[in-house]
Amino acid sequence: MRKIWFAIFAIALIAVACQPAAKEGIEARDYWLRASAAGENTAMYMLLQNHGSAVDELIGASSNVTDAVELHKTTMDANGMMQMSPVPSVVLDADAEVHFEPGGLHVMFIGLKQDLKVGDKIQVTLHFKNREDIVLTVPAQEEAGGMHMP
Ligand SMILES: [Cu+2]
Repeated sequence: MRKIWFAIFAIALIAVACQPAAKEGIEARDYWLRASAAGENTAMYMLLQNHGSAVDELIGASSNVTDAVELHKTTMDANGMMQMSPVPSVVLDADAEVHFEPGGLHVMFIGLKQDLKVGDKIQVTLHFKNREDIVLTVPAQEEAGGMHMP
């Protein structure tokens, strides 16, 4: 009987140990940036998921392909014109996800020091208010449909 209880306890322990470990903190997924040329600007898109129980904030990003990386949001004005403006940070609510996508939030790379061709991969570091940086290897892609929306 003791062996059985021990086995049940061990299984329960494994279950507890495995689940939270896989889903904790902030996860970046589906990240890519638009292929572009040296001297141009480009934008990076991704999905940020906060698996944690505390609010955090994306406060910036950096990369060696440019000295200027900004967080931007594209909005439509009263005349239906798209315009983008910098945002100081992006709040990541507890247990929620934030989409960075064309026509909305994006990470703006200003004045590329090098060409970014389809298939190139660059390192991007995301900076957060409450947690350590996340370093991503981000592929350059061509946008589906050839749209060039910021
Ligand atoms: Cu922008």
